Amino acid sequence: MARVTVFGAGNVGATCAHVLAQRDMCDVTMIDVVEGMPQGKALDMRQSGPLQDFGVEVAGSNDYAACAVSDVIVVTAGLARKPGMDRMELLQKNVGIVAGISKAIREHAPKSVIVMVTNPLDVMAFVAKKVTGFPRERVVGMAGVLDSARFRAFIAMELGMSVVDVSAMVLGGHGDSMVPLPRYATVNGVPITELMDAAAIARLSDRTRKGGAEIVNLLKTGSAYYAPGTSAAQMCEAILKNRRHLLPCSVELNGEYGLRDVFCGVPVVLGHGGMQKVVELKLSAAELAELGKSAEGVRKGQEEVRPFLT
Ligand code: TXD
Repeated sequence: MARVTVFGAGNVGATCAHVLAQRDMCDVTMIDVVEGMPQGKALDMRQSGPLQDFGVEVAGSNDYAACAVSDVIVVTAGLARKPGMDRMELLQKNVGIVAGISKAIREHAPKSVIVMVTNPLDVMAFVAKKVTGFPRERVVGMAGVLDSARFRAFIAMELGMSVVDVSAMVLGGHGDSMVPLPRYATVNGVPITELMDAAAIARLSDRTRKGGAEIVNLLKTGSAYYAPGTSAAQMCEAILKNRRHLLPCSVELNGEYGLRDVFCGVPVVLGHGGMQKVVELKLSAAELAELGKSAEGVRKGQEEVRPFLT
């Protein structure tokens, strides 16, 4: 049985672990610094097995070494964004946590694929890649899957149509500078440009960009976790089952889209071994400029954390 380890058994981590268990796809280990918490949540999840028809093993631990023999490692450990707090403000606090976890991954699970979730997501993926020394294929960031799911949900809500028929793609860094691509959004193959006017598309794109903040402002004590946890689980499934889904993920670019040595959300084929291919879409000059701007923000973050990584 394949195994996924989730670092951080908080809201996003525990949701991701539970979705994975519900899909009966792999054994799951949650690791957290809070004593007893991952163990308690693991036991609770196992007890939902008989009701939800899954029998995989779910375990909890406070020991980083418990990530050994994992095929995929999801990193959600860190601090969540508070209302009014920018993702970049989280950077300093989370970089130490993610670097420590990355060292443990390098030591105990050197062949795993890392799915980074901790914010600021693209910069934390850079930290994990630098510290582990993994090839870029094995460090992918979760943001685009979530941002695209939000865009899909807003499109379906606007049109009063089934969300499962809606497909959409959001690229760029995970932040207010993300790049929704409405011209690639369809409802069962029908471009949304045929179904709503430009003003509605602009409104939904904007709501998508601010989708995380909208939920933070409502919850007041934390950030979103159902859709983020499920998005990370979706990426694990693509990797474990070699589904080769075309998904927007944050990966280190190597000249694609005219960008190099910077993590950025772009469409990739996700399957065994992680990122199998970066797919280069023909973007308009304006879209390309937006993507470049978004990537520059990430590059600034990468430069800020570099001194902490020596
Ligand atoms: O799209 C995305 N990438 C995101 C990212 C969407 C939603 C949330 N996003 C970020 O994920 C968020 O900004 C945070 O940086 C992480 C985790 O969010 P979550 O909402 O799950 O935060 P919690 O509930 O506070 O959980 C974090 C857990 C908590 O249980 C801590 O005890 C634990 O992380 N933690 C640690 N675990 C292991 N090791 C260390 N060092 C550690 N430090 C804290």
